Amino acid sequence: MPHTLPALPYAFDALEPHIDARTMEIHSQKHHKAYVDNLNKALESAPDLANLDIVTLLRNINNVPATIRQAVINNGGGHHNHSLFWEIMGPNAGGEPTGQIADAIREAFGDFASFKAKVKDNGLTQFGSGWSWVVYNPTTGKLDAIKRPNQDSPLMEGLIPVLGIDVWEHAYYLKYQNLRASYIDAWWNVVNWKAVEEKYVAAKAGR
Ligand code: MN3
Repeated sequence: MPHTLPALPYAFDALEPHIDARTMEIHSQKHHKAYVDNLNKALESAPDLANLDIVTLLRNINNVPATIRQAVINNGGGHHNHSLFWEIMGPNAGGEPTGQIADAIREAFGDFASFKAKVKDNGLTQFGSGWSWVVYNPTTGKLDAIKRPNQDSPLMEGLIPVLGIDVWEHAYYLKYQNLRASYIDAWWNVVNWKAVEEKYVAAKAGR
């Protein structure tokens, strides 16, 4: 089994009251686990791809045989997206970013309030399931805010995700029901800017 479910770097209840413990438990132990299991299953028929790391696999999605490509997009994307999601959240987090990520946000969006508004709008206007992403674009050398449906990874487009808000209902329905906007507003209290900055610095350095 080449791909494995990562351990959460904090307890299920660590993001309370913004994200409830039951949601974190089901989201990580059931939803994310299913993506990992189904990715491994899809790759059983492609042993030459089974040993690739998830980033390489998604960046080269066109090399995946057509018969399993959609399964890899859905489940490989699901695996990478959620691994990133757990990493860029944390307890005692939120607030305003500092350092290189703050500079990059200012350069691309003008100010922090405009940035937050754009990321929220992308999350609200993603019809159905998907993600609101902040990506590093190696072509422009800048950050961008985009939305993508389902588990479609920005890596498939040559973009490098540094922040993502899962707007699938499974991410918020237990606590927020249909109120996606309230969930997104609360989500800013759990964003781990240090982790986002590390991803940005690595992306910029081509790592
Ligand atoms: Mn999810």
